[in-house]
Amino acid sequence: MPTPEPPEEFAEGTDTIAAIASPPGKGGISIVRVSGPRVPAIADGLMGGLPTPRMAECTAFRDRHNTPIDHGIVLYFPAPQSYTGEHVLEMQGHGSPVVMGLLLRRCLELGCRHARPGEFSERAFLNGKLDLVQAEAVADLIESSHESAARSALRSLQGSFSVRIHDLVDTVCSLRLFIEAAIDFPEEEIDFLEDSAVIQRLDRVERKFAELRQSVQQGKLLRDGLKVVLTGLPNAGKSSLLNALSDEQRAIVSRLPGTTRDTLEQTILLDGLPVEIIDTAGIRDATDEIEAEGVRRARHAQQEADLILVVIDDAQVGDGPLDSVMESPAGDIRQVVVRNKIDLSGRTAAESDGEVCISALTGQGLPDLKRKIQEIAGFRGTDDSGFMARERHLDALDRAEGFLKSGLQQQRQFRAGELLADDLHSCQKALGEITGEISSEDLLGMIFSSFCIGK
Ligand SMILES: Nc1nc2c(ncn2[C@@H]2O[C@H](COP(=O)(O)OP(=O)(O)OP(=O)(O)O)[C@@H](O)[C@H]2O)c(=O)[nH]1
Ligand SMILES: [Mg+2]
Repeated sequence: MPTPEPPEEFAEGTDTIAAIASPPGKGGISIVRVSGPRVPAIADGLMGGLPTPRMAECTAFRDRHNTPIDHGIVLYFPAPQSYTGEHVLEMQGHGSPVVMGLLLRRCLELGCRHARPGEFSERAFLNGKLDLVQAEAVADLIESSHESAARSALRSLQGSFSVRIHDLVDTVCSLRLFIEAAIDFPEEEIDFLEDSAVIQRLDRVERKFAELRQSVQQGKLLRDGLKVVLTGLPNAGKSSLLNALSDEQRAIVSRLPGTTRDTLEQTILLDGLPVEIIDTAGIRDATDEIEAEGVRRARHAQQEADLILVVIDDAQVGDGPLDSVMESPAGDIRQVVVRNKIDLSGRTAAESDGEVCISALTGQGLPDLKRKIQEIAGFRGTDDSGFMARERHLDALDRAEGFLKSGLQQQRQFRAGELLADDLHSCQKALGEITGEISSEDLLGMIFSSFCIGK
């Protein structure tokens, strides 16, 4: 079906957008959502007038010949009390892709434009209904793959994270104002950093940075999880370990060395921490072309890992040297030796010297291994106050703290109060990027384009 051009009078920014907000496919009901100044005209064209605000009304949705397309429920939220802050119309019809297509097409005929992914939320952000952290939380809530992620995303959406940022910004601001006031009386020649009022304020800022960083790191772990790659010689028991950890016969296990070739991924949850376990081909000088490709992929997977578990056959290696089984990974990726098959070697399932002893066959030592993974990730378990966070937030927090530190250094070295005040200002701005008080078009584009259509 050709998409009708919207009437020219609606300029970019004030145009009215429409989209099917429910997932594609058939279902009990599906929803078309419309937002923008043209909502009254759209309602007029579809159902002969605007429904009562915020009251569910049963009505027929009509096409241009006044023939019903569907019967359903309509909801009207006048601006500014709506998700986007604009007039919003939501039409719930029967969950047929054909009916929804006709309904959407009718909205476009009446002067709407097809919404881009995330455009409703972007408008909500631009109209001050949500800050950027909350808008991101909407996407994270929709994308959440487990309960603790969903709960944390909801807490971010409800503002738990934003409140902490505002609190830190206020603390930095109060320190800056104090210093700026002191600069105005230069004859007093104060060294701010020896002034007890400044020291107190500074302590508070530093403490709050540390606390927030920890919470953000936990939030990011909940969202992004940890990538753990299993490596080792053929037959060490990597695939058996993948199966044991995921409680599923995911990978083929056999007594023949060189069984696994393709990398296999499986995500498991360790008390709410999502861990992607990647099983790879055993490392050896493979003569077989396919196995050699497997080894190449295994090495590539290692480079992408957050943690590498080097699985060794304890019954074979025993207390012998590990040189032949350990490869030095790219960069500084953490490696942990996992001694497998302790049911054969007779070693007890305890962690020693940073190594974990397990049996993938009997399950001995697996709880130790899970704990070790959580410990390395720095995961502190989920609680009722955690919120969802992203790499972007951690970056901005790092930059903000960098400004604070450089300001302090300038002050210590040159007693340069103005520079310290400037750096505190930059620190505040970096924090403002998290909630979106300071934002660029590129950043917004990047964030909202990853949303689904209709949200
Ligand atoms: N007794 C005992 N046998 C094990 C254990 N773990 C694995 N095995 C056996 O060791 C053999 C190899 O196991 P796999 O899991 O296929 O080993 P892998 O490291 O994936 O091997 P490749 O894919 O060939 O690199 C199989 O016969 C497993 O049953 C264990 O903890 N105890
Ligand atoms: Mg294998």
